[in-house]
Amino acid sequence: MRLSKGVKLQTTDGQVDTLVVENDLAMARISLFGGHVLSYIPHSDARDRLWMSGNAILDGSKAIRGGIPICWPWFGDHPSGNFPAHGYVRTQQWQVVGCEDQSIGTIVKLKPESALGAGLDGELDLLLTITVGEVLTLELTTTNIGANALAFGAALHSYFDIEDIGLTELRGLNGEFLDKTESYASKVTPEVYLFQKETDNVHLSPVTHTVIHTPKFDVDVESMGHDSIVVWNPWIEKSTAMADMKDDSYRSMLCVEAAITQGKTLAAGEQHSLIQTIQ
Ligand code: TA6
Repeated sequence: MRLSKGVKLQTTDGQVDTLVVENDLAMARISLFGGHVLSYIPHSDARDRLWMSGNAILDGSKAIRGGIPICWPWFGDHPSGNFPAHGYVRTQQWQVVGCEDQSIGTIVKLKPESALGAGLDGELDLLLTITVGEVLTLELTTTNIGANALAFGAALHSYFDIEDIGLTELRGLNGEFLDKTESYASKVTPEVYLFQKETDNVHLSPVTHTVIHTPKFDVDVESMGHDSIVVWNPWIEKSTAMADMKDDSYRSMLCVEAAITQGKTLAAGEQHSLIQTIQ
């Protein structure tokens, strides 16, 4: 595994191997299990932008709760219902295919052991490019290497760290969303987007810039290549039901996800990138 000066491999018995990325601008930790960014801390304010569950399972037996899970090549439940939710690459080992220290930050390129898997009826290739600098950028690039057109789904399922969901407002979204907690009922995005209950909203929005506003700080989230922005907070009942979440930990997290929930069809040889930038 060829690493650059700003990237070190950290191995801990019984835990997934991680890359520790550190440069003049920021620090990040990336699990090679799942190609999963766990932490991103700009040196400018030393605040981790990402939330990790205190009960996250880090032995490689289950998708990691927190950070930025890579959902691919489908989002949510597989249409047949016979395959794992959010696809199969977030529970695969990934390999480093490139590392480079540049003035804008450290660029790490990762690929899953196999982009082909049960539930995918075709041949896709996948590359994740992570840039750790003054901002964190993830670019998830899908290429149709098969002979036929193929539809896929995906999400950069980012968990953001906030002080209190009750004091948090999400800004920038507008238009229609589908409320998964009410059988995907179509609703209109509220003027003031607050959180008082379980929230699982699929915004069919081309909006690119969203802001997670809290009393102490704002988190700017830019999304590109998406057909949806998914906003999720499990609230107390779902948190209590999830072994890898502490009962009250829903209060300190909010997911704002750049996603392809409606299916993106790639012609043979065509490529598409889903991008999220976090500031
Ligand atoms: O993105 C929101 C969502 O689809 C929710 O419905 C919930 O299932 C969440 O993802 C987490 O899914 P996971 O499989 O990681 O527990």
